[in-house]
Order: sequence, then C-alpha cells, then structure tokens
Amino acid sequence: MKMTTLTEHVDSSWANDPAHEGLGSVVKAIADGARQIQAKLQAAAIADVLSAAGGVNVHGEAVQILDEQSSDTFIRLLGESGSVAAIGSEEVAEGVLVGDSPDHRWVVLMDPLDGSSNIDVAVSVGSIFGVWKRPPNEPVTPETMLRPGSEQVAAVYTVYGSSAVLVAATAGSVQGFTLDPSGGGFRLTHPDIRFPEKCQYYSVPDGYYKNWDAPTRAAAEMLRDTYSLRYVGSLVADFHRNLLKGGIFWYPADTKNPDGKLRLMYEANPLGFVAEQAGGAASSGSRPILDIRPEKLHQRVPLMLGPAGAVERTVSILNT
Ligand code: AHM
Ligand code: MG
Repeated sequence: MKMTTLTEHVDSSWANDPAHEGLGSVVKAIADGARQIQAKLQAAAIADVLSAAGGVNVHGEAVQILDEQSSDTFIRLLGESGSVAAIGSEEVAEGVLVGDSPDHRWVVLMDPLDGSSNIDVAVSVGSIFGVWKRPPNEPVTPETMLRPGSEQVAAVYTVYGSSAVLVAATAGSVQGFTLDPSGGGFRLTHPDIRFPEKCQYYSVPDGYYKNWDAPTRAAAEMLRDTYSLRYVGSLVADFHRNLLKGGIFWYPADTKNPDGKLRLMYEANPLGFVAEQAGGAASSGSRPILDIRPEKLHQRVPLMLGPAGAVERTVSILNT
C-alpha cells in the first residue's frame, strides 16, 4: 500500500497557503534532523558517544554528548531552511538569532533531545518543537521568542523508540508519521489523531510524593485510584503513548521544584498545543498552559496534559 510521505503531506497542506508560507521547509528540516538523530542514537554505544559532554547547561544539568549534537543538528538544519528567524533551544542560554529578511518568517523553540536520563539505557527519547510566526516588519530580538503558547501556529514532536515517529499539529489537525526504515522517509501512518476521551493511564512521578503539598497528594491519589500507572520518564514518550491510548501526564510542582520541572516554552507549550488540537487539554493546575504569558526562555511550569475530562477532574481536586 502506498502511504503519503511527509513531503507530499506538507506540500499539499501548505505549499499554496500564504498563512503557512515557509512552514513546510521548517517541518522538513525537523524531519531531516530527526532521521539523523535516530541514526546517531542507534549507533551511539558503538560510536562511544553515550556520555556527558563535560559541561553544564543553563539549567545546571550535565550536558550529554547527544544533547549537544541534537541541538547543533537542528539549529543547523533549521537555519539552512531559510525560513527561520530565531531558534531557542534547551541547550542554548540565549537562543540563536538567524536572520530578519522577509523570508525569515518563523520562530522555533525546541527541546532537541528530551528524556536525557534514558539516552544510555535504550529507552525512548524524542525532540519537541513549538513554531510561532515572527511578527512581520519587527527586528528579531530575544523578545521575539517570548510569546504565549496560544499564538503557536504549529507544533511537532518526534519519538525515537522501537520505531521513529513524528507528530505534526496545526490548527485542528494532528498527523502522525513513522520513519520507513528502508529509506523512504516519514510516512503518514496515524492520520487525524484525536485524544481518546476515555482515560486509562496516569503518568505521574509519584516517587516525589513526600515533596508534594496536600492538594497535590489528593489529586494524585485520585489518579492512582482510578487509572493504571505508566511512567517512562521521557515526557515525549509518555505523552505519545497517552495521546494514542488515552492517558493523563502530570509533573506537579514540589518542594524541590516549586515552579515545576518542565519548561514552558519548548516542552509544555508545544505538547499543550498538540493536546488541544487533538481535543485534549493542557493545564498548569491553575490555568491553561497556552494562556501563560512567558517571562523568560527557560522558565519552568507544572504540567498536566491529557483527555479534557481527566484534566478537568484533576484540576478541580487540586483546587479544592
Ligand atoms: P530533559 O529535557 O533534560 O530530558 O528533562 C525533562 C524530563 C522529561 O522528559 C521527563 O518527563 C522528566 O524530565 C522526568 O523527570 P524525573 O526524572 O524527575 O521523573
Ligand atoms: Mg525535556
């Protein structure tokens, strides 16, 4: 059976649409990078790059060689696309200003390799991208990268697992592709993804129970008593399973991470956008993720993603 390729899908969706001009080349650059990262991950132990790069990133975390290589790969490919004005990366303190010609229409914020703690144990990891339109006729500055998630035009994530998948969302459309290992690129295998309304799993790091306040404990206990636990420890892999099968992810604030652990601009916003476009919901526990006005590129946020009913119920317990 002939399946639509990512290139065919992108060209037929946006090539003649002025509102999405250049977006196709951004998504193709991400797909190209994803193929390269998937290959690097599979060869990583043999190439002896499964170790720390020796530095510490802006979050105070040890940088893995593959974190650095993934960030560099996507920055290079997105820059070469000719359509990207600025790139923010989990691994880069200030972000990268690429250009401000009229063709530089898009701003991309990314976690180039999510799930670092799982890289060296053959567990799924992935990459996450939020895509905003650059305000036209304005100079490109670090502030260009600080826009609320509700203004995203697209979001993409990839999972490097037993297969490599790429999920791309735009308004009202969430499409899933799988990398053809025989060299055919990404193919549309999961068209028109919708969040199942029925929730069957919860993904919460409940080993931190002792660090939670009473409302967080009560909400997590409801989840534990209602659903079955699945927790990979790679956000993107937990989210992907939950999106396909029906599950709620929650990384709450705790005494060690009073603002949560996950990053608003390149983890919460893109996956929140995907969740909402698929009919699900994204909340910090006190408000919708996509409504938060960002203050800085690397700010953290408590994050809940899942079927709308399960998110609403958990938020309501958290706020009683
Ligand atoms: P990373 O972007 O440096 O990999 O960190 C984020 C990861 C998420 O993928 C995952 O949901 C979370 O951290 C796991 O945290 P913990 O190890 O505290 O459960
Ligand atoms: Mg991450």
